[in-house]
Amino acid sequence: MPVERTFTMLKPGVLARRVAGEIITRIERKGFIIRAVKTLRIDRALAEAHYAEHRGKDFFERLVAYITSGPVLAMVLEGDGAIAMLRKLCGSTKAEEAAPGTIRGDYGMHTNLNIIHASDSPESAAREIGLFFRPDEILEWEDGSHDWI
Ligand code: FUP
Repeated sequence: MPVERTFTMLKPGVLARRVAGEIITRIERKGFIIRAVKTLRIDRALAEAHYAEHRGKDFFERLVAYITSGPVLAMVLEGDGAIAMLRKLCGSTKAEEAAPGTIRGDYGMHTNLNIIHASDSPESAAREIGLFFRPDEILEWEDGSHDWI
């Protein structure tokens, strides 16, 4: 698999519930490299840009209200086939379909309050990374562990 970068965001509630460390541990344990990380409070404009594909849908306003309701933790992750791999780790969008053992399956009961976002394609990953990070915030460093993972 080619080395890819993907964007992920731990949504509001994660920092408040003090489970950010648990989620990041799962991501690191799988083998992803964290290339960039920040906490921020998303404003309405960024929320609308990030979820532009959902504008007009019945859940859109609730989604924007949720995502702007508290701080989030945004990351750029890298790894072999990282985009599909992270989606697998996160589990299904619908709460009732998210399998136990996945992040969504283990940390939430409701679709509209799911705790993690992960890019769904190379195009989305590039767009979302660009929305949240400047190029100089993404660190290049030699990963000596790559061959073990
Ligand atoms: P995902 O890529 O798995 O985050 O799923 P979507 O892009 O389809 O949805 C984005 C967010 O909208 C989800 F995280 C939760 C929310 N959503 C709802 O609240 N109701 C729906 O029917 C679909 C999505």
